[in-house]
Amino acid sequence: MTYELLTPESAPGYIEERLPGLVDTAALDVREVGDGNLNLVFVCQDTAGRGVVLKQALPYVRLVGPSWPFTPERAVAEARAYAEHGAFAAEFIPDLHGFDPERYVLALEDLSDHRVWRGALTDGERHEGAAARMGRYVARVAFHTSLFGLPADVVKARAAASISPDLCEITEDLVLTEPFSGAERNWFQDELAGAAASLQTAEIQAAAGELKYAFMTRAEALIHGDLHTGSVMVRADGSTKAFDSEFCFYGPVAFDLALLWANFVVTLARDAVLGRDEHGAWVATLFEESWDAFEDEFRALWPGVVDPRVYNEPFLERWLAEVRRDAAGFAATEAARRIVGLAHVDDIESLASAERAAAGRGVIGVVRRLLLDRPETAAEVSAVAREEVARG
Ligand code: SR1
Ligand code: MG
Repeated sequence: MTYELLTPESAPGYIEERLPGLVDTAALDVREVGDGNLNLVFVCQDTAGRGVVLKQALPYVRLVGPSWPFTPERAVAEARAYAEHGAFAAEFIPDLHGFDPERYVLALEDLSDHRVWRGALTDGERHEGAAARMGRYVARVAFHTSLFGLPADVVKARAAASISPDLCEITEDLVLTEPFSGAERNWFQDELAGAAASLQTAEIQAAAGELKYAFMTRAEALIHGDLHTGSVMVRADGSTKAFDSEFCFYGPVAFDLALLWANFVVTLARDAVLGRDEHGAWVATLFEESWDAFEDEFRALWPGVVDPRVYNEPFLERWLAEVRRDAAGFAATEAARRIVGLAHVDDIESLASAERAAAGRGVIGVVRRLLLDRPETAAEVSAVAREEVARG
């Protein structure tokens, strides 16, 4: 597979040709800012303050390098997510200005006046209402792309068109298997060897197996698929945007909530070892804030359910209970991989060695409790998280 990769030097000409009028290409400031695991990201701004972001899928995993080839078709999936989610959740995602399927380039709204939520949390910032906004985003996706909001034939066609085996395989391996099986590409501090081994008991493996099976078989909605705090941008006025939806596919709704919760757990562990009690107490409220907003939004949409013959009120209660319980389980798998898997996160990695080990132990304690006890409410997940990170 060959296609031309963008560079800071070639970006202005590309915009001139493909996206005329969006910015003034005569004096364009172009910065490659990609700090994720996969893609090139160029922020392009003109002197009048107009900007556009070009995101190009590399044909390999950036985190590892060309030795791990990876389909750039993920850019097609991300464009699909923005188009579909934009129909009912435009305020929670960036505008898509254009998509180039030949060079796998997305032209996106410049969100330079926002910052990545993970960085904000790591720095101890509070962005009030961001968790609720993401809860509402997940609810709208859950309703409007599923059998609840669309006719069955439409859902079947969209689910088939959105199948994304290579991207899903990454999650199945890195999140739902390898923290519990061990793998060559896992890595962790020497001090965490015992904690890592404690995730490889038959009971924990069976719990992970149950969640992996749910991930691979429960095609509920066109979920974001990678909604961790590094996939959310926040701004002081409350604007909150989910981006990087390249892992979207028809999967379990609980998974999107779970990735938020897992990454609240890691930031909570950071707060605990740094003695940031006030920030930690606030982070601990985000589990319920996101769940309550999800539930309120979903219940508000429910009267519009397409097939109310059996999708009735008692069904709704059961479905919500299942989502809550599965969110706790999926959150455990995501939190585990941030400590012992391939892709770690700054919340933990930027700590000094002793604090880092204590935070890692705390997170693994949370993982074990969530997998073995499977709490049924966001409040219980938060309580478990606070207890275990304090133990570190
Ligand atoms: C090999 S890719 C590792 C991770 O980066 C992405 O952001 C996803 O979270 C994936 O699991
Ligand atoms: Mg990403």
